[in-house]
Amino acid sequence: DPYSQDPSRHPVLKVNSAKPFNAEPPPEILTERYITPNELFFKRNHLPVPNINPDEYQLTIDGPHGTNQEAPLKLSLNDLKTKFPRHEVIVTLQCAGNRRSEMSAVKPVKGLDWGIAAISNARWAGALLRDVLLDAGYTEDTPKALHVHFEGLDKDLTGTKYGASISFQRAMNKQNEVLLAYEMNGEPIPRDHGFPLRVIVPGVVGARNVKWLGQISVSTEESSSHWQQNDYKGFNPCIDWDTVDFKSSPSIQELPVQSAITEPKAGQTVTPDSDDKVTVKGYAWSGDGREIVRVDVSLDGGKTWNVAELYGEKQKERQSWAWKLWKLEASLPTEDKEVTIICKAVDSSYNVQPDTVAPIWNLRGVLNNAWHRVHVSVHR
Ligand code: MTE
Ligand code: MO
Repeated sequence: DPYSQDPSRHPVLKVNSAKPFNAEPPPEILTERYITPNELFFKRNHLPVPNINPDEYQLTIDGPHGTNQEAPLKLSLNDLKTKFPRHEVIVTLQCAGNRRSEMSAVKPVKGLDWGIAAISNARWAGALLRDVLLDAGYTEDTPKALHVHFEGLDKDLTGTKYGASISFQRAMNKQNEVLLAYEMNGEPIPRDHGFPLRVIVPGVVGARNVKWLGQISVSTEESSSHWQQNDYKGFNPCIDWDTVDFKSSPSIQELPVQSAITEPKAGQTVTPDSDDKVTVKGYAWSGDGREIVRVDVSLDGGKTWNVAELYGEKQKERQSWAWKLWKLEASLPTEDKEVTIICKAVDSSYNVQPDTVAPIWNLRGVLNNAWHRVHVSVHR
């Protein structure tokens, strides 16, 4: 069993697949705190978790071709911690498949049946990828440097490793804060999350945040990995598995604006308090550092709207990598016994969420950011 060395996990996680391990926390736990505790952070593994000895660990960075620094640079974990300034940043990671189960409800899709909690927020620390690339001999002007490839140390039975890439420009621009992280919430990165080193690409889909990082290289082309080329792409709803041409769509990088209701839960019976009010809670986040500027909540299926209160650390303009939690105390419609609560967020570019899933349905079940609806029964 290639999974026999996998770490133990918190029993409260909802397991979507045991081998490889994929699990999400109960949504209401997610919005109890701004920072998600490591053991409750969603886990998305494609392969067995590698067992890496940190004392023997080495990161390989291929040098720029045709220069006197062409030989690969090898860095130990200690090199990464001591040769480069330590940089800290709070970043929300979201899987492209978050909320896939709502998409499957419209029409079945291929993929793990994620609820609304394939998203979590942590404080990461490590070396800036930019600093490491500069040390390896790259500059902004390195010819033919268009994409940075990351290869994981996790592999399947044929020896194929997990891999992904981001643009060279994203990696080199200081403002993007792309990190080679060795710490998660003040601890060494847990095994499930990439021990001893992973890439954190703020504002970019989970899939490019390669865990158990073994090798970095730079190329004119994107990564040739399955997960860059033939997965994690969006398509028109008319495209099915017989007609799909993965070459026709770009790889997902920045994610669109997102929000969801974590409390109350779907199907729950809600009892209003003495003021006849209920508390609605949730999260909101957008890709590429766009800040969440507003969350709208309806308690009557979208007829009338309220503005929720936002919580979270103040982040810099265009560097709002972390989510906002939100809360609303509002009155339920007085007569109704069945109520639909809806949320939708607005980001700093005034991007909004689509109102339904069907027009954004795609065969892989990715990028679901439709208004989130929760149906509850009211008990007075
Ligand atoms: N990196 C490696 N090496 N192997 C993987 O399976 N999964 C990716 C990404 N990095 C993966 C990986 C996907 S699809 C996501 S959503 C995130 O890791 C999940 O990160 P987490 O498990 O720390 O939440
Ligand atoms: Mo993912």
